[in-house]
Amino acid sequence: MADFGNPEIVDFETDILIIGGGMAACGAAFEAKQWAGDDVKITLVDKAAMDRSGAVAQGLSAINTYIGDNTPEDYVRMVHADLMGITRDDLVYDIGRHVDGTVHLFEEWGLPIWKTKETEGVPLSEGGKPVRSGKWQIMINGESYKPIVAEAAKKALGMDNIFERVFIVKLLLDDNDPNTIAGAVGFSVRENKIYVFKAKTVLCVAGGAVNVFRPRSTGEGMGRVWYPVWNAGSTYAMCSQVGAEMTMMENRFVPTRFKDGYGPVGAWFLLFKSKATNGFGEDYMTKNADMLKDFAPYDTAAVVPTCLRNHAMLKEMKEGRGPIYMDTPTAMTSLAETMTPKEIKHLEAEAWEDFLDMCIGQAGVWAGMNIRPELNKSELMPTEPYLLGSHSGCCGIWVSGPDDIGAPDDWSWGYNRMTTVKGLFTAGDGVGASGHKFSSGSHTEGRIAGKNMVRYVQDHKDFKPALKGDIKAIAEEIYKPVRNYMEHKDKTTDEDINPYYIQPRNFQMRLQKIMDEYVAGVATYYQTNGTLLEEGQKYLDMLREDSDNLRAKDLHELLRAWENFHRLWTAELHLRHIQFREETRYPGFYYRADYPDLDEANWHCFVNSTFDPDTKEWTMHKREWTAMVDHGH
Ligand code: SFD
Ligand code: AMP
Repeated sequence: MADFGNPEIVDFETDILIIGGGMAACGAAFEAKQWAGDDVKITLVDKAAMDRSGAVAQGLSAINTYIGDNTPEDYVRMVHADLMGITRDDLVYDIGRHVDGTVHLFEEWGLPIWKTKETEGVPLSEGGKPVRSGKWQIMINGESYKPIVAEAAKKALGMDNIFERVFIVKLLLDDNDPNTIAGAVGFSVRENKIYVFKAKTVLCVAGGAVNVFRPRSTGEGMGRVWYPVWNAGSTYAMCSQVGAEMTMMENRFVPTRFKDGYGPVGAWFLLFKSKATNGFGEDYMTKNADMLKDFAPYDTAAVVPTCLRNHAMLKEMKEGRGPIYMDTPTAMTSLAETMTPKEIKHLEAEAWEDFLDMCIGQAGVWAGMNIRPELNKSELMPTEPYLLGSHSGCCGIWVSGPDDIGAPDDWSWGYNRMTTVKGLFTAGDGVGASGHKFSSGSHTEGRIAGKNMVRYVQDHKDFKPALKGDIKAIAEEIYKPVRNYMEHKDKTTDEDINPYYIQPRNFQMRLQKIMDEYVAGVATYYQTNGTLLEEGQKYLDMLREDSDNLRAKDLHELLRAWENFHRLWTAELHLRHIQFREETRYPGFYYRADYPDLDEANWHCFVNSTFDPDTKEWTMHKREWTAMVDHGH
């Protein structure tokens, strides 16, 4: 009989294994099912419950990628400029040409999308015109966005093929074919069970990484961050550990957010036409426009890149001209000038709904602090760094792109969205060197991967995955934190104060402190240098040694322990890449104080890394960047 110290090992065989239940996973499940015959078995595993898992858990109030009357080429140009010139045009174009079809599906499945007065009630697919907040963004009533998208995926696969509340710990390679994926292993966070999945092909789409850096929130508020706390870098850690080539792991996203509640700013800047100012009412973007010239040609992009907007704001903060304000009253007053009282009430409701739809905590902060957006300004703050590849960030895994748009050979080696490990695919936050996919683009990318995985299975009908490694030993490794707890818990009078083990919570704080102080977190205004990075690596090495002593007193802590193993690996990837890129490519996201300039001559290239699972050695190298549309420079 299984108990806490003695988990049952459950073996499961499938053709396609999807790890994650977020936007990309739901897209992959839905699309793969369209192409797979009944003889192709598709299985999905999510650490949480799909209805409310991942970044879209709370809902969203906008879909940030809808092409509409724009062109995919224009989208490629926007993404390129926002990410300071180093993105894969092939991957971005591929999303641009398919994303609207995905949004049309969302609408068909029941997602309410705002329409212009003239086309009220007309679906987008039949000529309805969306209410645009910006050139790329459209407004939705999206509190139930995730349950709607999850429902379609669940219906496609059937609940018998879905494992919820199972945390995947490791990918497993094949014992016979080198560099080929064969499965994955994880554990239930509700039952004493370890799951061993054998699969012909695996999609690793477990989102980005949060809580790698010390968050600004403290004490009771700890855990309040912007990106979803559940995404702990599993995608990056697991893929890198089996040898997948990573790309642009130096990149990060530092969103400017409403202070303390982490409410997004996009709708305020774009829909409500609000301005942000320093503490003295000055528009710092206009005031500091000249300093952005140091980062030409990107300073003159149609939309000033997100990191450069931060750069201008940080100057004000560093020189003591804070706080930074979002001037909501002026924006609402000017919008109200041409409105009836009823329309004004509606506008005020929309201001609240923007947060109630996707970041309820921010509405809580407003209510708790007596803030009425039509009367009071709100403070803005740059957050702690996050690692992701689908919002205004581009770290992730190097993947094969589409083969029909003339990309260089080393960008396309077979199946679209397959990593450098055979049969291992990724999408959404997992795919690096692109970005600005958002919810719709991540789902789209999942669909692209799902379709190609079916093709992969059909092309490899005779492949019989054989798991490399001793499963019993791997199961022991997974439960090691439990063993640590069992063995030592009675050695002190308080099980939380014990020199023999480390609680995941304390381990996480130590990781966050190292990253914050040495790897350009908020403590140093996002600055680091070669020496700080060397020191940081030393402390990460020590932390890794100590990770052997992590404890888990219950399944929840076991989850926390394994999230931290993944965070630690992701942190190291980030550090190594920042160390390798000797320039400041993303001012406002991070600064190499020893290389403060943008160095187009030497560094307009991808930085890629590989960890060799056999030799345990890391290699770092540059990969050439090529334009596939005219970027005008
Ligand atoms: O306002 C494991 N995003 C926005 N997109 C938009 O289109 N509009 C917006 O309005 C957006 N905004 C926004 C956004 C995100 C967040 C957090 C906020 C606001 C507050 C971005 C999108 O949400 C994002 O791009 C996509 O969701 C990315 O998709 P994907 O599939 O790459 O990641 P996911 O959806 O987070 O899913 C991850 C899944 O993995 C699971 N998981 N499962 C098993 N084992 C493990 N080890 C696992 N680790 C994780 C998770 O449970 C989850 O199911 S705004 O800011 O711009
Ligand atoms: P956010 O709320 O910051 O996540 O942004 C939502 C969308 O609005 C994304 O597509 C951003 O790129 C865009 N956005 C946010 N702020 C601005 C701004 N000041 N100017 C232009 N686009 C913005």
